[in-house]
Amino acid sequence: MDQETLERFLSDLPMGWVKYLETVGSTNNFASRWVKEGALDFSLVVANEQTAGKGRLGRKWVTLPDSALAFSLILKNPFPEQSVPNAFIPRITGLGALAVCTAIQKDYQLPVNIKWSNDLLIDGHKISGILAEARWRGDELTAIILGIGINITSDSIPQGYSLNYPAGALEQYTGCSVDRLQLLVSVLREIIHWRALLQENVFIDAWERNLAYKNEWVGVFQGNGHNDVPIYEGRILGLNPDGALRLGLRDGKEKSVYAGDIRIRPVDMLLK
Ligand code: BT5
Repeated sequence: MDQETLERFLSDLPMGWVKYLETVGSTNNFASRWVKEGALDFSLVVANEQTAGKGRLGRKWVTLPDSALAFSLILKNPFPEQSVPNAFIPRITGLGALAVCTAIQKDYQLPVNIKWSNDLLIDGHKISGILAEARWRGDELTAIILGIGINITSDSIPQGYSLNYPAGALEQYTGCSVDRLQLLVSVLREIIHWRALLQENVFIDAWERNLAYKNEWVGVFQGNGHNDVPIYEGRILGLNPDGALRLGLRDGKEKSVYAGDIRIRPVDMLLK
């Protein structure tokens, strides 16, 4: 991959600024500096390697060279309508997750699904993670940086590193090699498609339809610890319009869970 090839692949898409980096700390941090410099909507930074890739809440995302896709997209005024309640902002994480999910489904016909709120799973293995970061001027949402990491070849799977979920890579399931640039273009096309529907019910319906562990029992955890006890156990019922996860608890009550510092795991994995 290089700058010229990247630009050539993206030539049919309505891109803002475009940058390819051989190596960077975090593409999200690079994009954050771009926002301050006045980057256009749909500006994109792609890196072959990240040395300080970020997950949520200070967690790390490992991007090893030549083996993965790591990019950040700047969405200015991300919603189709101007004034949007803050409750809609979590939909941007859903936008990234749904776009990766539907791109992989269309291109490779694989059973990929979304472990709420920001992980993509194939066969119970995390192959991708999403990190959406909002930028504000006072009360005004100026941009959202949508960071996406996808493990492509098996070399992308972090070794000797304590992972909070089993990791996988796309090529372990496709049975053929995956062209990173073609996949990037497919994901961007899906982002364009779903972004136009971000405020519609069809968006939540599609996100919900692709949820992993739907109707299954999961444990909900707070924080980073590996041996924590779940704060709730419940059956995944679906999503609220604000993107919160609806759980049916054992006592028959319903609970809405907000992303924050929450992690979920299927209950049968808790027993292992
Ligand atoms: C995420 O956080 O999954 C969000 C990952 C977002 C990465 C993209 S890459 C482009 C952009 N630039 C950035 O700096 N970040 C974004 P979270 O749900 O908190 O999961 C993080 C956890 O995933 C870590 O604590 C590890 O356990 C695990 N992990 C790290 N690297 C992984 C990998 N390559 N594959 C699978 N799991 C990984």
